[in-house]
Amino acid sequence: MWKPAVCTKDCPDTCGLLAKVEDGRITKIKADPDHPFTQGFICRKAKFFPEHVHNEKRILTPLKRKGPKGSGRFEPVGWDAALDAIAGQIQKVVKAHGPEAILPYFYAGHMGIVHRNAGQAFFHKLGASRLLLTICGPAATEGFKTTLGSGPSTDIESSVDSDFIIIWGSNTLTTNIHAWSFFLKARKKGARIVVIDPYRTITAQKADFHLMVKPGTDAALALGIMNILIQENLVKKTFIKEQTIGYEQLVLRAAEYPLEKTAEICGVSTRDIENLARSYGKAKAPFIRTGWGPARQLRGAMAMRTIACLPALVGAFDTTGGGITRSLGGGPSDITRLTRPDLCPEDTRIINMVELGNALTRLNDPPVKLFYNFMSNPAAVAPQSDLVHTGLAREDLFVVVHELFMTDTAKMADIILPSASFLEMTDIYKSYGHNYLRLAKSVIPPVGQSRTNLAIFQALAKRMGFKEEVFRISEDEFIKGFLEDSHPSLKGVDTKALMQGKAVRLNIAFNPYAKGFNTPSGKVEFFSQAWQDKGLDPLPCGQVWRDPQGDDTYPLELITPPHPLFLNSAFNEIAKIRTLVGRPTLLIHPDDAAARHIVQDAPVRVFNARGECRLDAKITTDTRPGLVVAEGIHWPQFMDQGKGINQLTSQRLTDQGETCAFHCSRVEVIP
Ligand SMILES: Nc1nc2c(c(=O)[nH]1)N[C@H]1C(S)=C(S)[C@@H](COP(=O)(O)OP(=O)(O)OC[C@H]3O[C@@H](n4cnc5c(=O)[nH]c(N)nc54)[C@H](O)[C@@H]3O)O[C@H]1N2
Ligand SMILES: Nc1nc2c(c(=O)[nH]1)N[C@H]1C(S)=C(S)[C@@H](COP(=O)(O)OP(=O)(O)OC[C@H]3O[C@@H](n4cnc5c(=O)[nH]c(N)nc54)[C@H](O)[C@@H]3O)O[C@H]1N2
Ligand SMILES: [Mo]
Repeated sequence: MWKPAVCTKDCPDTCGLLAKVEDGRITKIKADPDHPFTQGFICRKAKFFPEHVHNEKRILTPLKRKGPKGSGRFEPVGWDAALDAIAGQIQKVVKAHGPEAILPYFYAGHMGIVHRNAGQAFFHKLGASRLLLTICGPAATEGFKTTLGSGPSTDIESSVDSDFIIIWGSNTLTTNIHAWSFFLKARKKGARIVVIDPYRTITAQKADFHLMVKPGTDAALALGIMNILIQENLVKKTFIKEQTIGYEQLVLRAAEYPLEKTAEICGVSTRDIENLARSYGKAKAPFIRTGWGPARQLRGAMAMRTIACLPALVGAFDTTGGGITRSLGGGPSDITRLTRPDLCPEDTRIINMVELGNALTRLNDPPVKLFYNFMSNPAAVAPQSDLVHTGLAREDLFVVVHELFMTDTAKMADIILPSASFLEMTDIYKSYGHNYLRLAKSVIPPVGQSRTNLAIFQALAKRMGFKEEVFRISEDEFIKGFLEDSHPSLKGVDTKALMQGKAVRLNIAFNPYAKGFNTPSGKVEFFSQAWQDKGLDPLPCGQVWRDPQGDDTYPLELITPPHPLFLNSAFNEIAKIRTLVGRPTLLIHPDDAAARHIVQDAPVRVFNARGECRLDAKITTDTRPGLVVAEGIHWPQFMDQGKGINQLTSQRLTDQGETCAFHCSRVEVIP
């Protein structure tokens, strides 16, 4: 029997799936042919979900630490014993140090609205430290918001009518594969596809043109393009006059980026910039798909804000097929019934999740004494792993991990709680890559003794004597209320079809900018008063920020973008996927390899002041001289010395959004 499901991984595509159930087991996963965005195909890794659910290494009972911390030795305990131990420890910590000594840590292991948000009310009620959710998107969001206003951006599906598509810092064929089929439809009608990325990704290989920019130079590139558009009169004066502010100042700023200077900053040829600018300016309906790559730089928000100015200059928002996409993600958003921010005492301490290493090792007043982790694997994904590890290893820190697998984070736990998988829970899903809403009922009951996030927090709340509605509400009740929201995107939505497991289109425009912009002025803001008021440069600026922490002593730049067969650190649990991926590699340019006597496939030591890890050198012109690339987050436990790629990344925050600059590190590499 095939049952409808949704892929709940943190990916823009949020695919419609069908799961085959035989004798209570998931035996096969395929694409739902009726899903308008998934369009009948799924990525290679999703087909392995049966081996995620029925994995021989899956944790099926609560576990209690037996050996020394981090030894990986545990013994099974009953649910009551596990929950009592956690509740008891919470009370002890609150009494001795106050509730802020408790730090919840969670992110996007599961993207369903109910279960993703199921823990917040509990920690709010406790008065625990609040976690700032900054590991991924806020710099990009801030940048876009400044220029174009908040809310969904151009629908990817509308790109089929574009005649010129720029994929700017997104590895579409790895991280957003269904967008590619819309781009191909446009290409069939004559569109050209350009990729702007520091290395030759699988997407860049399939594009008509690849501009291999230096990381962190996107704002300069965009300003250089603007300068040409302005000089050669390729701008749309009417749109600019009616729907933008700050054009005169922008003209002056763009003039600071003449061709030679821009080419020098970005590390590309003047001819390529000129061609790109002219093609963009002359296109009838130019479309840009930005990924998050440009935002994972120290000046990431500025990069996104500057790129976002381009469509307004050429009037792309007035065309069918033109525009710019970052995140869609519209739809009903009131989840306060579930998260209950009102329960949180005012002025409760906020901890930035990027700075977990510091929080666990340096915070005082009070120090973190209880760490509760769910839906995340910080020992693998958080920056500056060495410090994270030192923190998690503290003997005086009580660590709770709710997981499906023995991740590097789970290994550091005092108590592990077994998590149900996404196919074992009911939830409702929006997407940040398309505008369809879908509900998925649990396909099979929880495997072993595993439980959902909601079930666990409700059980803990009961032990703590918490009485609010959220601590007894069911998924179904919450979903029902959520759909009764008066949010305009729900107008006309076919709830009956939704309840039957069909993807339904939200009432969100394909071109949300047709009716104006959500900025303070209601126009595209080339000049931002809001940034001026914050003491920031109110105009786009192409100045590159490197490593203020003295990393400049290391000669090579390192970026660590996603791998097609992993999803952040997920899918490492599947042995067949690990075999397909092979050993972790480092792409290095032949010039850099030769200068270091590094030969093809040789193991290399990659290091900086924060740490080191070992990878196999892959010598290739797919990367630039001076730039090394490590795709994907292998579990540290599968890497030499247990050291993962985030040994090398830093906790430094972006200009706005306080986000991690994952693609901005410097390293040295030796054989
Ligand atoms: N298969 C797979 N899919 C995924 C993920 C995964 O790990 N694996 N992760 C998911 C998540 S959580 C997210 S947020 C999205 C992210 O999806 P993407 O936006 O595609 O990923 P990023 O890591 O932001 O990097 C995108 C591209 O930007 C490039 N880049 C790095 N620095 C710069 C720069 O300074 N300028 C420019 N122009 N490009 C730069 C990188 O080389 C990379 O090719 O993907 C999601 N989908
Ligand atoms: N070097 C480097 N580091 C990066 C990035 C990068 O590009 N480079 N990308 C960053 C980005 S964009 C992101 S979004 C973060 C992502 O960081 P995380 O959100 O931590 O992502 P995952 O590695 O997928 O870890 C999620 C974990 O949740 C578990 N899980 C799944 N479902 C459930 C559930 O229902 N309940 C519970 N309790 N657990 C569940 C999974 O087994 C998995 O181990 O990583 C960041 N780290
Ligand atoms: Mo992300």
